[in-house]
Amino acid sequence: DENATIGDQVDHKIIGIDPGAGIMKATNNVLDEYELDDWTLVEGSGAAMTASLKKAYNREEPIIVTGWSPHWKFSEFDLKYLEDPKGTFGDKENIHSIARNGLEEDHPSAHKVLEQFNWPESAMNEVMVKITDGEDPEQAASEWVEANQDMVSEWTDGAKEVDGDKITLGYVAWDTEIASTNVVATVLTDLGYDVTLSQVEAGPMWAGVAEGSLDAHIAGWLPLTHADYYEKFEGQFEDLGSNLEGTKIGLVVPEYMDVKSIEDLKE
Ligand code: PBE
Repeated sequence: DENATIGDQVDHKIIGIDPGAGIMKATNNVLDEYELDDWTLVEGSGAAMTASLKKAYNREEPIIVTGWSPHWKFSEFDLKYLEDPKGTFGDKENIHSIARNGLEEDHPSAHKVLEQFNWPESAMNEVMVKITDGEDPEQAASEWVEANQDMVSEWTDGAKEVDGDKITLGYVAWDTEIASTNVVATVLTDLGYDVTLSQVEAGPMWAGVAEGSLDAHIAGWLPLTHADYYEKFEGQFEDLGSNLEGTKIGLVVPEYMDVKSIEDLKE
């Protein structure tokens, strides 16, 4: 029904992702601040969210999802962010690399790579798109690394080769982090490290680095999205600075939907 409110069209549901994601907390704050009391944020996963989006999009049905950039969904579908006049989702952010305390002493080469790792959104997108097109993440990452040795050599500058030292990287199964973590794992493997990737939820990822069971993660969305985790574990990790600049989170809908702003969800 075209005259139905946006809320009625989507059954007052926002399709979310895994409950530990910062964007879930941010969206709950949005529901509070915009007084969207009769709305529900549905928990799921990044993969379930993109599957729902794809299904709705192919049928031109209304849908609202928690979304972030960079992300391959923007190259695959015509989408828009809902305006956020209260600024609850915050401004542009950066993704930070986060190491356990003591990593520099124990694994100076890996530490150096993590510290120097930095790439533009366009590069991350290339890897994400390969994976979305069905390539195995490890394969997509190694192809990208092979084709981008100029950039990779800036990350490995000054890092010595090692002989099978073990490194464990934590990551959450968000498309952005699947891409970045596999790329860094490839680079470390090429340097001689024996790299283990440990897929966890967001809380355990930050806690693992703080406790030292994970050597590092490269998935710290700051200053806002992961502010809680950052504050909770402050002092128990080393912030190696940003590896990608200008990310964004928000509510995302298909272009064909007649809605502009989060304010419009109130009607
Ligand atoms: N994300 C992608 C994460 C950070 C990376 C936006 C889904 C989050 O909300 O915590």
